[in-house]
Amino acid sequence: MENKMFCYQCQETVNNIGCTQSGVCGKNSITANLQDLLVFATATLSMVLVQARKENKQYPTYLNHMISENLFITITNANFDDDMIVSQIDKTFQEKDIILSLLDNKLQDIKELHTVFSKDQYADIHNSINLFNIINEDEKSLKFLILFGLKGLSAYLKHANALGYKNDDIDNFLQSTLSTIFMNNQDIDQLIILTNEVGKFGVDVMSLLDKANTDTFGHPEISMVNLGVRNNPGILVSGHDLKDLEALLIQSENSGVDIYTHSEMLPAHYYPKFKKFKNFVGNYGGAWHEQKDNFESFNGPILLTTNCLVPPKKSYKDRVYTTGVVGFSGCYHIEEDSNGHKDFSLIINHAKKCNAPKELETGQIIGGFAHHQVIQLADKIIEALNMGYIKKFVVMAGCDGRQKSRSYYTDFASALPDDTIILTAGCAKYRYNKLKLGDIKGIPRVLDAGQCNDSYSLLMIALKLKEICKLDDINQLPIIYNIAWYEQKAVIVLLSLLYLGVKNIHLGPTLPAFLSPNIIKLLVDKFGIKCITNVDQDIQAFFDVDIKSNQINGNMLISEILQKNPNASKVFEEYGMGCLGCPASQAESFKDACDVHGIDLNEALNKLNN
Ligand code: FSO
Ligand code: SF4
Repeated sequence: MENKMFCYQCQETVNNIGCTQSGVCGKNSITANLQDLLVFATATLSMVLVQARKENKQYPTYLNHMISENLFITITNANFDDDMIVSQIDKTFQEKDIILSLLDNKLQDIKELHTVFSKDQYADIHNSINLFNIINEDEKSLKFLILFGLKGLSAYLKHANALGYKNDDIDNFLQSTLSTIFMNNQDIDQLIILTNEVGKFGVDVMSLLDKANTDTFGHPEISMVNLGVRNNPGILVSGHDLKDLEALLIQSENSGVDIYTHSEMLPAHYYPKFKKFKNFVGNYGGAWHEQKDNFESFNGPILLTTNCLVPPKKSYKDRVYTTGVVGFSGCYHIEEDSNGHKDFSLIINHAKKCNAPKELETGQIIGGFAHHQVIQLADKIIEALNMGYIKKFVVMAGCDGRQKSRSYYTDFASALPDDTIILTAGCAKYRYNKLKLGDIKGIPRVLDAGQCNDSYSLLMIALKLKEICKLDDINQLPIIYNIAWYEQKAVIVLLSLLYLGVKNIHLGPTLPAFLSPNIIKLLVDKFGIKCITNVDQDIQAFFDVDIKSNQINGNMLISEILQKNPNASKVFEEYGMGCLGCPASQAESFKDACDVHGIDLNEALNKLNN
């Protein structure tokens, strides 16, 4: 059968090869091809902006934002509205032509810039765009890895921009890299270097967004989030845009309408600024893919601020409102005015006519373990590590998805040894955040940092632990990485982890279809990336390392440590510890001995374990 489209940007792509007739996500071939054209148009606008900067020509800032917004529109489950996409393509080509006309160098040698499509070809030009026709599969693989990373980066950049935070270096990099992949002048080695740079800018953009969010809404703090409902009608807010949520909370404050979060909006409850709103009631339902049931039973209107939108069922479609990059034909789209203001009165008035949500569950859920909060707990955590109460941290960040095989993550979390702590961010958490996994000396066994971009917090925590433990390499920390991916924001998170040198990441439920065998081999050889297998085998693989490395902790008796490794005596001697022949060595823990001798426990443990 002839391909009507080709898309393999998400984990649910058909047979882990590609969607060629319509998308598993519900995107049809017309929408898919229009999105490809929007990406192409955005690349051409990027080309002229890059040249404008070279020529020191001024252009309006909104054009930088247009680049990131356009890419965000094409992310999985963001926009299904052909009219909106066509209008964005038109605007983008127009802006490209305006800037091109201002340039001294008309860039005649870049044929992409001068390619003109008539409107009736818009949904049918897929095969005339070179990026989609690259023959060399490794070049194609790297270029799509870069493109999908840039899409994820754009999403985070858009949120930072919305709060007034921008960074010229990130804009420059985004535009020049997007231009580059649409041209044919790089070899594989150059593309590998570029991929690494995407990871660097992934860290930068997450850092920018972290600053934007925490400066604006305060540092996330440990919070209990209500899972039940009240009797008032409500609005359910989904997606990731905290600015939209704030505006809605302000406008609905005394309206008698309650506001609930769905899926990735859950972490909003961790920010101090949102806590003051009395109508901000709790979180409703589960991850994005449960929305068909959750939206049905919610009874009130739903505001989609970003992906992930599933094509709505007729029964509740009239209650779905979109804003920002999200769009679905037939759903009301709330636009921003020229002052950046959004008027939510329509959705608030709609809510007033609806019944209160049907209760799905009761109780509370804990979260708010972003870097600022966790670093305040660092002493407690280091002590629990040194005493051997905590043996390992398991980073289980990323995305959730529909596939049945994702029950792996629930089973994996349940099968983890009791002395492990899960660090999470993103909607992946819904696979295990309601399990009763308990705590270790008061530290909950699932620490949720926030949204997928808050994976940045997990990186900050790891870097802080590395500093406290005086380690040379982030991989010496007792942290393992089992990441679930679904869409392109997870791609930028993955590239950021690789840029920071994190090794041996397990990825699942499948490896991305856009990675060619050679690029997979490169990732395996250089970074030790593996695909998940099954729970037993993976637990064995992760925790075998523990048995082999025979870590020494502060809770062990001196005699136990010597029994484990007689060479430890050299370290004891170095510290002037005469415990070896002393009867106390049979009863005294290493931590106690360090206290008595005034020795830094962390430093001594590092020496012993090294
Ligand atoms: Fe999930 Fe959707 Fe946040 Fe993604 S709700 S899947 S990675 O949009 O962005 O974690
Ligand atoms: Fe297929 Fe995913 Fe692309 Fe949708 S976003 S068309 S499911 S690959």
